[in-house]
Amino acid sequence: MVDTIVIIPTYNEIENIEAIIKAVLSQEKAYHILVVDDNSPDLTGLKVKALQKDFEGKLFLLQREEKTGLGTAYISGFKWCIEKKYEYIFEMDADFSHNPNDLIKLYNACSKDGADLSIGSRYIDGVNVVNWPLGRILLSYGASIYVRLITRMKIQDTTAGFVCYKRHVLESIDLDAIKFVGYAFQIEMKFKAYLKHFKIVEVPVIFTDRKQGKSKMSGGIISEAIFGVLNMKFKSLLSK
Ligand SMILES: Nc1nc2c(ncn2[C@@H]2O[C@H](COP(=O)(O)OP(=O)(O)O)[C@@H](O)[C@H]2O)c(=O)[nH]1
Ligand SMILES: [Mg+2]
Repeated sequence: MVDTIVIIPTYNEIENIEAIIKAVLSQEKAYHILVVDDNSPDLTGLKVKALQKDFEGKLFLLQREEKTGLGTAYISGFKWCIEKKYEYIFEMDADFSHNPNDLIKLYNACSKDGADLSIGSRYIDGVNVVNWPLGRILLSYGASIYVRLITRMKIQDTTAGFVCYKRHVLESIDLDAIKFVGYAFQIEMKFKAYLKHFKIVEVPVIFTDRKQGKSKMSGGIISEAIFGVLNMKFKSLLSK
């Protein structure tokens, strides 16, 4: 029985989707995949459907009607995986920024080293980001310092999107109460787990900028994060 599943959210990832699915499913360790596609105009979802014939029982697709953000895509994915009782639930981008060969490190941190939540971290020993423009590195690294300062979480890479959750962590969080829709969702999830005193382990990974397709980062996502993090911390203090 395979108890590990990788959730891959997609919006217009036609150049990457087949290769990333094959890269995950050819790992020595067995994983299932759940693609959460937001009705990508480039027909990423249709491509996944076609591939399901080759990977029956291993590749699943949640097709949503429209693009409503990374956070809500993951929440739908989490609910699906909880329902199916997967024990190890991973988050990974479709664009090869997260190396599928590193999945095993995240898995081992949870299965062998007792983590409830493991994070593929870019900022453990310096800055392990390849090919990102300087502005984007500064934004991400600056965000990680800002979030640590405000939230006091002892996590270096609080915005990381390469993560393994043990199911009980996701079950303990009220997923319908998660506020953020953009990348700040990653911060909020870690903060919720941190407040519940789950064991969080960071494993060093190298993050490589996408070679194919386009980034969906936007100004709205950034401002959601800046103000949202302050708001989130404030509310957590009030509810103490
Ligand atoms: N389903 C869904 N996936 C999204 C959405 N926004 C981004 N993604 C996916 O989330 C992952 C990370 O997004 P990406 O554009 O690479 O962000 P960046 O690496 O931070 O520039 C990719 O697999 C995207 O296709 C969205 O609104 N809905
Ligand atoms: Mg990316």
